[in-house]
Order: sequence, then C-alpha cells, then structure tokens
Amino acid sequence: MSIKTYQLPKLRECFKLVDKNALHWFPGHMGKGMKQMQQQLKSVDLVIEVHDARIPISGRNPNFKHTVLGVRPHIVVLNKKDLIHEDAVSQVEQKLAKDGFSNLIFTNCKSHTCNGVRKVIPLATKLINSSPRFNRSEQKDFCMMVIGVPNVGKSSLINALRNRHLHKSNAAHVGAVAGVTRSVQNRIKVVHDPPVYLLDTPGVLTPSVSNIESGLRLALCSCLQDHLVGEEVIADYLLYMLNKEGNFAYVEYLGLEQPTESISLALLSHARKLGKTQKVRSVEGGYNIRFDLRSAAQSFVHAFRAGKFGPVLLDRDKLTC
Ligand SMILES: Nc1nc2c(ncn2[C@@H]2O[C@H](COP(=O)(O)OP(=O)(O)O)[C@@H](O)[C@H]2O)c(=O)[nH]1
Ligand SMILES: [Mg+2]
Repeated sequence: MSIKTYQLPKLRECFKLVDKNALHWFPGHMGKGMKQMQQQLKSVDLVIEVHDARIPISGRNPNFKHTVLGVRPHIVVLNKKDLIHEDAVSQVEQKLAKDGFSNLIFTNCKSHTCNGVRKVIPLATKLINSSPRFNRSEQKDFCMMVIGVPNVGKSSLINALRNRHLHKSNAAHVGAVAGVTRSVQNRIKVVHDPPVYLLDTPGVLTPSVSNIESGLRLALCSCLQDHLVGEEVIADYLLYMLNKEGNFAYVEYLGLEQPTESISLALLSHARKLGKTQKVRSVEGGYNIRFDLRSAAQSFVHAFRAGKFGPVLLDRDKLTC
C-alpha cells in the first residue's frame, strides 16, 4: 500500500470567526433545568458530571462548580472514549487530576463490554458511603443526578447502567441532536439492591460561551444545535482543526487532490463529489443550478461526528495549561 505524500497549504495560525454573536445559546428550558437541578440537589447523594471525551476542558460548564458541586460528592465521566486515541486517555487524566478531579471514569456507552461503565456504580456507592449524607442519612436507597452539556451521552449512560445492572431495556431518551431531554426527569432505577436511582437532566450550558474556540468545539461535537452557529462555520472550524492535527483523511473523502485551508474549495469539491446541487432564483426570473455548499458542510461535519476521520482530541492544546 502506498502512503500518499501531500503538498501542505500554509496553515492558518488561528481561527477567525466573522460573526461573534453566533455563539449565544441559552434556551428557556436550560435556565429552568439549572434551577430544578439546584432544588433537586437536596434529594440526591451524588452528582455524575458527564462530558464528551473529545472536549474534556471546553465541555466543562463553569456554572456547575458554583451551583451544583461542593455540596455532594461527584464523579466526572468522560464519555465517547471511542472517539479519542487510547494514548490521549492518560494525558487527559493527568490534566484533570491537576485540576482537582480525582474521581474520573472514561466510558463508551455504545459498547456493551465497556469497563468504565462497569466502574460507575461501585465508585459512586463507595463515595456515598464515605461522605456525610446530611438530610438523606436515613434513606436506604441511593439517588444520583446526571448532569452535563447536551448530547454528551447522559441518557445513554443511564441506559447502559440500567442494562448492565438490571438487564432492562432503555428508559432514558437518546438523541443525536442537542436538547432532546427537556426537563429534569423522574428517577430511573438502575440497580435493585440496594436500590440506586438516577435523575436524567437536560444539558446546561453557560449563557454565553466566552471563549469562541470552546464554543466551536462544542458545536463540532453537537452540544449546540448546528443552525445556531451555522453549518459552514462548523465545517470551516473542522477543516482548520484537522489541518492543525495533521489529519488529512478528509482529502480523499471530500474529493480533493491536496489538503487545503479553503473551506469554499473543500465544500465545492465535496458537493461536486456528492452531486449535491440546488436551484437558485436568478435576477432574470429563471433559475440557476449551483452546488449546495450547505449540504456539503453538513455531510463533512456528520462524517467527523461518525468517526470517519479517526479519533480526534479537540482539546489537545488545553491539556498543557
Ligand atoms: N461514539 C459514541 N457515541 C455515543 C456514546 N454515548 C452516546 N453516544 C451518542 O451521542 C448522542 C447523544 O446521546 P444522549 O444520551 O442522547 O446524550 P444526552 O443529551 O447527554 O442525554 C446519541 O447519538 C448517542 O448514540 C459513546 O460512548 N460513543
Ligand atoms: Mg438526554
């Protein structure tokens, strides 16, 4: 098999976003969810904070620290472990340990044999048994709240735990689009004896993502709804990141000859390859046929999310600070 050598384009030094207002996203149910969560804290023994392993730093919500944590013991779950390299796991572990997160578990909720999923309940019960339970000290059952930004796999984790410990089918709704779980749900039983219940919550995100790159990484991992940021902007950021990582698997996928930093060129080539066109009304009153760059952008981003370009740790640059 021959390994292709490419002529590299001049790489962008940083990513420039034209419309900075694109990253404001705080729908009503999010604010409500945060309030409900605070109220529910008294009725839980532990908090499970779920993140996408590709964005272990960008995905963190600074609000969690102030409103939810500190009162109860908590575990950080880095889900979608299958979408990062095996060797990135220890780097992320070291960084989070430095930031004070010692109860860390990596999971792949898509795998029935995931070791991480197996560890969650034993670690949670150990932490609960070794901390004060305050108003819940008389309770025989354990109740845990699952929190995190949208689409990181909170509902999938609950289902995976339920399948593992109770051998029961899914109880929490799973969706590939941000914002599927709309209110703090009822308790879902995941273990029989002692009874363990989990509360599924909607994702909670900061009102305004202060760091633009963090926002774009969240968008790339579908933690923000695509249309809010714009498919072509997300695709451009993806192209920038893949080039920065030296990951040129996209070249052939998009029907290009060489790597490029031009998103227009990349999307045009991909739209041509896919045969995606659209009718655009011309000034003369008729129609012109153009390549559909938006569909091409969607397809490019979906391919990344489906792991077509291999595992990518988007927060690599944030591990050394
Ligand atoms: N590759 C991968 N995808 C996952 C994993 N866990 C969940 N997903 C997918 O991520 C999407 C969001 O999952 P969901 O549980 O609804 O997330 P929630 O919004 O946090 O509750 C769905 O398409 C899941 O199939 C995982 O470990 N690996
Ligand atoms: Mg959910």
